[in-house]
Amino acid sequence: MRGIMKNTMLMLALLLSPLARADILASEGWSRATPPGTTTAVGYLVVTNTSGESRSLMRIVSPVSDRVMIHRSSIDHNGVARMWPVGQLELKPGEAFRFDPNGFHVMFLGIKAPFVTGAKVPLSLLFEDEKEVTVMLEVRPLVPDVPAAHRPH
Ligand SMILES: [Cu+2]
Repeated sequence: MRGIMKNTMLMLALLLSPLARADILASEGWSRATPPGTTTAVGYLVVTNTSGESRSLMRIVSPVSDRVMIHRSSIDHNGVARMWPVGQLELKPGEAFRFDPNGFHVMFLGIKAPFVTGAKVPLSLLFEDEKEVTVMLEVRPLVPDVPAAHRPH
C-alpha cells in the first residue's frame, strides 16, 4: 500500500511538473489576518520572470476565496487612498514584479474563513498557456497601518 501511494505521488509530481514553470518564481508571499466579519483580504508577493521573454499573468485563483483579483492602489490628489482592478499583468524578461502595500496587491473577495495569523494561504498564478505557479502566503498579524484602500469595498 505504501509503495502504491509513493508511486501515485511520484506520478502526480511528474504530471504536475510541466505546470511548475521554472522561469517564473513567486516568493516573499504574505498576507494579513482579517478582522471578524470581513470577507476580503489582501496578499503580497514578488513574481520574478527569469526567462528571456515576456510572460503574461492572466489571473490568480485560490481555494480559500470565491474570487481573487489584482488591484492597484494609490493616493489621489486629495490624499485619499483608492484602488482599482487591473487586468492581466505583463512581466518583462528579468522583471521582478512586487506586490506591496503601496502599489499592487492581490485582493481576495469572498474568503471562506478568516485569515488567521501564522496560517498559510495558497495562491495560484495562472499564466498564458495555462501555466501555473503556486505560492503560499504567510498570514501576518493585522496591524493598524493597513491602508484605507484595503477596507472592505
Ligand atoms: Cu484591493
